[in-house]
Amino acid sequence: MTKQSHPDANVYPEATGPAKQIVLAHVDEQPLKLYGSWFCPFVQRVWTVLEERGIPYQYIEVNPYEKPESLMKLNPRGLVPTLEYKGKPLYESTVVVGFLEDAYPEYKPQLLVEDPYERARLKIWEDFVTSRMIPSWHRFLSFQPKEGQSADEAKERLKKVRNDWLGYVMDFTKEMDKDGPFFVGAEPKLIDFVVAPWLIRAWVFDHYKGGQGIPEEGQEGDDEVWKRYRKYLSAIQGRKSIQETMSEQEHYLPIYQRYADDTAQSEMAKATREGKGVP
Ligand SMILES: N[C@@H](CCC(=O)N[C@@H](CS)C(=O)NCC(=O)O)C(=O)O
Repeated sequence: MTKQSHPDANVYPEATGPAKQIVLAHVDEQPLKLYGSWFCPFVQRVWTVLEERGIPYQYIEVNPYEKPESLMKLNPRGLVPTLEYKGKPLYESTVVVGFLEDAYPEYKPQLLVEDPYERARLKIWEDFVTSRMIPSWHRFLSFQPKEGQSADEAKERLKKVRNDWLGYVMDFTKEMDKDGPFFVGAEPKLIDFVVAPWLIRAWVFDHYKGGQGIPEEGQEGDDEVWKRYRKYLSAIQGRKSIQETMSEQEHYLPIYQRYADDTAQSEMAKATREGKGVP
């Protein structure tokens, strides 16, 4: 597929802001290569885990809408993140982060918990993020009034997609350790890096959809769950690996504008339109 043929290919070509420094620090050849795109939340899952654990890697920027040969050879789905490990390919962000735990046990901290029951329980919530939260995040962002619909009807439908999203955020938050600040306690684990990219991008709802609707401190509707959520979000936002894998906001805007207008043609956007899950 050529650059011109994909309507989303016109993304800013490289990381900017803090993420640019991380990219520059990872240009040297390494046996572990991350084929990534600076704007991609699925990439950020893997990127933050690599950074948290100090695993040596080479970062290779690709435009997943141009699908360069180098990417397609490794991953026939043509999606980022794609990993090359000692010449062999691996992809799917949740698989990749699990693999990094197994393949690099000497790099600390490990981000999976020891206890088998707790480990399995966290898998349920990782799956919840991917199978429910992310599709709902996209349904909310891509919401459009239907043709011929009254303003009131459109408002009601928007309220519904917003409440669906908030319901998932609440369900997720209720599973957290009481004190945290992270999901299972004082230190972040894999689950936190699996969900973080979408939570820190929730500014898109304020920017494009009239607000996310999470009450602020002391506002109507504020309760223990939302207090816990705000504490969680602030802990996540404060994490160095999260901050350092973000680019300047102005370059995300044209990308999210296309989702907000429901004109994006990425696999995720198409899946959302067809009522399917994450590609
Ligand atoms: N299930 C994949 C999803 C990855 C994904 O959708 N990545 C997007 C960029 S954020 C992509 O490569 N899109 C290319 C396309 O839609 O053609 C994962 O978890 O790694």
